[in-house]
Amino acid sequence: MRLSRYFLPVLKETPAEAQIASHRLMLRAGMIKQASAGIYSWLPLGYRVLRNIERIVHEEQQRAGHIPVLMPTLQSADLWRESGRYDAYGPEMLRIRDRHDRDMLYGPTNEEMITDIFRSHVSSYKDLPMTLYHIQWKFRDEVRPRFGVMRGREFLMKDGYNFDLTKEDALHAYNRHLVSYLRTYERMGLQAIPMRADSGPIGGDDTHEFLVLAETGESEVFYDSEITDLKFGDREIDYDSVEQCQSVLEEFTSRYARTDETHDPAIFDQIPEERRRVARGIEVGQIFYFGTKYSEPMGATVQGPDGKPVAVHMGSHGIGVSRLAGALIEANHDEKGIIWPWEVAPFHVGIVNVKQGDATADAACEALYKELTAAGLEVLYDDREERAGAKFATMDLIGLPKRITVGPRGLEKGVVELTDRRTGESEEIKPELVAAALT
Ligand code: 5CA
Repeated sequence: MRLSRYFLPVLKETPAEAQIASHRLMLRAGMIKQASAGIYSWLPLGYRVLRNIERIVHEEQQRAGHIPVLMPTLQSADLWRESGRYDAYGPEMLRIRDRHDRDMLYGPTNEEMITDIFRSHVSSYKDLPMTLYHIQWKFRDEVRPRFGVMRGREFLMKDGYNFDLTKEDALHAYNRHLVSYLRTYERMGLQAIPMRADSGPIGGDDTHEFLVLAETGESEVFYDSEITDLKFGDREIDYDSVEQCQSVLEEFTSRYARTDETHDPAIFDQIPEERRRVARGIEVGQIFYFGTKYSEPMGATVQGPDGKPVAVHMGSHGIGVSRLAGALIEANHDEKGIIWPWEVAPFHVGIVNVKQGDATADAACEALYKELTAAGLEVLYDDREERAGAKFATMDLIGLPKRITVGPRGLEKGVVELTDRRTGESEEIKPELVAAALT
């Protein structure tokens, strides 16, 4: 992408309404624009990041054997009356009446709708296990939408739902989700710690939240510092294997890690003092096992092996896709701007032409731009008639992992400069070696 033809409305001033770094930086880097309280448009740079997050979530869900679908944002109130949640949900639910006076709502989550799909089409235990998921916009009329996309009213969520014959099978689905989430967050360059939590309006017995540690996090968390040494890494997992998923769950949840809702000082105090940590965290996902809470009232049964109908055991599993864009910035920024991890970066590399209009510099930039793009990299070429200082400031603000600086002086020596955004380290390199250095 050539910056002269792109739409990157960066702000010079720090917006007064933004209280935390990620919100400030998303506005300043032209990633989002508020449409109304807690509702945002995603501008080109932000949209690229959102799509990268979605892509990783899709890939990891499908690796775990989960099946993508897409359900609508608007739902019929009647479905929610069946589960009893239409009245129970309260003012967070945005209720709408259509021209025929039918009660509708903008979905805050999809347990009822997916259960309806399931009961309409699945009737035998032989079709189980099954996990369906989608990535779709949700609406929750939060009292205090704040921190930009971190606590929005409209937000993008991946929500997945497992259907199993027995509680044991459903707990395997729960563990499978836990493993797939560990992989998902790590691929984004984030450490998200699974912590025992409270189930809230979704209901259920078993639930873990995934928290990214950050000073500006909304939840208070208590954990054993040893947990932050755990890495999922590139281990191969057979998601069908009950033992393998169970052993990952045990590895990542034996040590103490809890949110304030489930914190137990008596247990916490038994951890050696130097390992006890109290911090803040951003919740980027949550998994629930709730058994037959929806399948029973809604009649989602299958014929079991003995021919008798059985209400299916379910769970639901969410990832805050749009919130992750903010959480990633909270975890990756400095005083100059954002520092994107490679996998989610809107572009991998930026080319800064320090002397636009100089024939040699322009030709070298064009050649690099074409070559790097052909090598499969996403490249943003700053070809504007701007001062070099302003170009550097923009690149630092938008946080591309690598920057290539091209100018007549370097080219005379046969080199360009390759800079790493995170470390700030630069090296002189022959232009023809740049592609190999980045791929
Ligand atoms: N049905 C279940 C699981 S699919 C569910 O709704 N879970 S949830 O309420 O925990 O939401 C899942 C994730 O969505 C949360 O972990 C959080 O990361 C994200 N999320 C929830 N509310 C908001 C919000 N107001 N703004 C941005 N993200 C949110």
